[in-house]
Amino acid sequence: MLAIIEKSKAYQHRVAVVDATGSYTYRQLLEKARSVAAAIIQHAGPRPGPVLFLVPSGFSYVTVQWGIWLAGGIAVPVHTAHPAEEIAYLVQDTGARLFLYDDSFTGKVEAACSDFSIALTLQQLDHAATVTLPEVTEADDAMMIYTSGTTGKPKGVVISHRQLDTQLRSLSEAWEWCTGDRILNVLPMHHVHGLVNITCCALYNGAVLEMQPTFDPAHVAARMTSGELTLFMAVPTIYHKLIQHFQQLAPETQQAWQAGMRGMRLMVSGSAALPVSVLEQWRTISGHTLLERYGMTEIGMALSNPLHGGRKPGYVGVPLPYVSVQLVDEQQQVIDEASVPGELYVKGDTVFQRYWNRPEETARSFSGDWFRTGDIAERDAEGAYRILGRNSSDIIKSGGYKISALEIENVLLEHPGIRECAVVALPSEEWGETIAAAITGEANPASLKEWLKDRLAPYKIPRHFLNTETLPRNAMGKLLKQEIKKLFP
Ligand code: MCA
Ligand code: AMP
Repeated sequence: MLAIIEKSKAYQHRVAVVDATGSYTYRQLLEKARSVAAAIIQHAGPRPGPVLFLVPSGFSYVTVQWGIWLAGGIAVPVHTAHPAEEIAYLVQDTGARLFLYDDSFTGKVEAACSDFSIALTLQQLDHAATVTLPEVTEADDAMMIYTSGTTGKPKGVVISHRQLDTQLRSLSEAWEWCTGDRILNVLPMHHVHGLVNITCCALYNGAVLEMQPTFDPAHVAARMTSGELTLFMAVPTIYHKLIQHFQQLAPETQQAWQAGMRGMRLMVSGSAALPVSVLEQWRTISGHTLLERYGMTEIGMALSNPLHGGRKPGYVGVPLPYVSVQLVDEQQQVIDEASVPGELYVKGDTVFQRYWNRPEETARSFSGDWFRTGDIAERDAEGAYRILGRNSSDIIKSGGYKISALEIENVLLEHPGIRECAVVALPSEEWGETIAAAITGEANPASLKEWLKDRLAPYKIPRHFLNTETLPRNAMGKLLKQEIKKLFP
């Protein structure tokens, strides 16, 4: 029983998706998804396990995702900007027997798949005969999202249909999603924010989902000015960029945008800390106090400021429905007092199942049935949480993307002109953090950036490089990352 697909039957004639190719009803979505499912089953049989899909944000993306679910498979979205090398890693790590892709990505997919028999373009999926669909239960795996961790290569976070459904119910109740809603998605479709909070929530509730493959401030401004949107959700960097865009518009254009925003009912920020200055500037411009919430790929959303009532700048709010949280000190003791920092633990039916093929890492990331987020937080006397940082400096958040310093270091060390390297995060008003790499060796930064383009997604490529004689290390030989940060001007 796939709740999101079952529910859509009640909205058959309503518009589900609007993209650059047109506008599609829930009925069209369901019919197309069934035909994708039939094609998947013809090629790979029912319950094909992980199915990679590389499709730009739009109607086709959703039909493929739902088609994989109806065929009993695990949907694994691949980012459109990933170079072939990162895609090859996903092919190998998932062990997928099927890779569905839009034919605009043929070159990349051919370079990534040694066994090309598993790869099919969307056009090759057309005209499948009718087949019997398998019985999919809520205990079945629904999707796998790759996320960076402290151990180098990204790992697949497996979420069951029950967990996805609970995440959707939680957000639907908290933010009162309804059929009258209309949202614009400009976020990438291989992460929870764009995929679950926006896309799945909209379709779970019979709302209209506008899908835009990339973020363009002028497009967002135009859609908000239209007065048709009721909701918008984005990372802090996007609000920062929208503020910059607003400031360079003519007064009458600004006023029209502001008038359009007045009719919207909610604007949400998340995926990284929202600077209070951005919240305040956006409030002056839009009249909306951004609702900041906190989440993670492994747990979906956990904490949220209230839909109704006061939103505290700098705070991420209180536990969402179906979610329990606690703070734990270094001795693993639960912290009951207010204003005492500790690691945030989360449990509930929203929390992921396991890391794909990584039982030890899965076991290490839990304490009993509590997931250890690695985020340090404190709670105020009224029960609202504030995120203070992370317990590892090897995780970087840039533009809302979570990036592993170790993953970048491992790639850099493959370069013949690099002897040693250290990747660190530098604070940035616009990006939250930007990635910086200190290297020893002869490699030159300009050519390094080019060299990295074939190996890492664009958002993982360091923005700052520094050639140095030696890297500071402690007596054990461990890199002193706080010292290394200071080397950058
Ligand atoms: C791009 N540029 C950067 C960065 N990214 N510079 C510094 N740091 C960066 N991180 C530069 C490019 O090199 C380029 O420079 C210029 O900015 C424009 O690049 P482009 O890729 O076009 O940027 P953009 O389209 O404006 O992208 C900004 C963005 C994007 C839209 C904010 O980063 C984005 O989509 N972020 C969202 C990620 C997300 O969805 N995270 C959710 C994870 P030049 O012009 O010089 O070439 S899920 C999650 O975290 C949990 C579950 C949660 O709580 O939500
Ligand atoms: P990801 O693994 O990409 O899902 O990123 C999850 C991480 O993003 C969390 O562990 C936090 O470190 C960070 N994060 C998400 N939302 C917020 C927020 N509102 N404030 C601060 N950090 C956040």
